[in-house]
Amino acid sequence: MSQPGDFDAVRKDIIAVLKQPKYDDGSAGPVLVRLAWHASGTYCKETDTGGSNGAGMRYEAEGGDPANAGLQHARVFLEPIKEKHSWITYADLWTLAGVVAIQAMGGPEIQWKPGRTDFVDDSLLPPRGRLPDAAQAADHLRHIFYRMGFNDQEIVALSGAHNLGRCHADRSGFEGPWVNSPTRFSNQYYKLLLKLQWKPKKWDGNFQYAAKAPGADDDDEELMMLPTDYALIQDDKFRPWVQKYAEDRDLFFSDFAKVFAKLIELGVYRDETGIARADKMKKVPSEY
Ligand code: ZEM
Repeated sequence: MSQPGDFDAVRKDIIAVLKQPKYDDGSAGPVLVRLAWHASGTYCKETDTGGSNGAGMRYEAEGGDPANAGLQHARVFLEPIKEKHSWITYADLWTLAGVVAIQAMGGPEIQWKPGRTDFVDDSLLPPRGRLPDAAQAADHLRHIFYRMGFNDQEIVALSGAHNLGRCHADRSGFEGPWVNSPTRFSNQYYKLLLKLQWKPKKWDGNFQYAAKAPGADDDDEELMMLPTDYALIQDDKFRPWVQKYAEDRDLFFSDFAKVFAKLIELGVYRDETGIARADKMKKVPSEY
């Protein structure tokens, strides 16, 4: 137990939970980052609905969305922390875990503010289909991310999160890591996108790109890119940002910190007490 509001105590316990020797590449970090992103990435600017407030993924309608497959692992990793610091809301914990994990994996410090509520009902839950589909291309990325209020530069910066973690065939139908060190935050993803010879992967699974890492031998795992990752170097407006972030790690880190902070604030409005109350949340219009 900790004093309500002692977020430093929660941060410490999140750091302690990151090391998971038997899980994936030894860290819970990447899947925690994905949890923060999927909690937030349902936001729709036009209807002002969705986003991290309400922690709707606790419910089947959102948590059971195939787009969220695998994120139960992230929620299970965090459950002991929620039990110990019962005053924190899930909505705050999930977003805080993302920013703490990014920094602990060598990424930038990201501004995080508390105040999200756990109240949600059916009329507030975002419909399925608001998260991006990796099998698509640049026009789809714009459709999805413009809806949240992001621009082309921000889409490329956010995609740099694919420096972390991996795809799991049993979760998304895609397989493999994007980079060699998937638990260390860096701008390697952009460098590899530009540098390697990406070829369609020869397998029965979903269409994706594959390449051997520089200096890899035959038993080394191949690296991968999703069609949406590859779209970033095919599109005239996205590609210059890939080049900038490949060349300038500091620019990427500072742009990523800004855009991730924006992502986890989408749809979160606080009153004068600092609490983002559910009665400020809008109902999802029936035609959506
Ligand atoms: Zn991801 N992402 N993502 N992403 N993502 C996966 C994994 C991870 C897309 C996508 O379809 C997928 C952002 C954007 C986009 C992370 C963070 C962020 C996987 C693999 C897929 C298929 C899931 C699996 O099989 O476990 C698409 C289409 C995106 C559009 C641009 C943004 C934005 C992110 C954060 C800012 C992370 C950290 C992972 C690795 C998860 C893990 O378990 O290792």
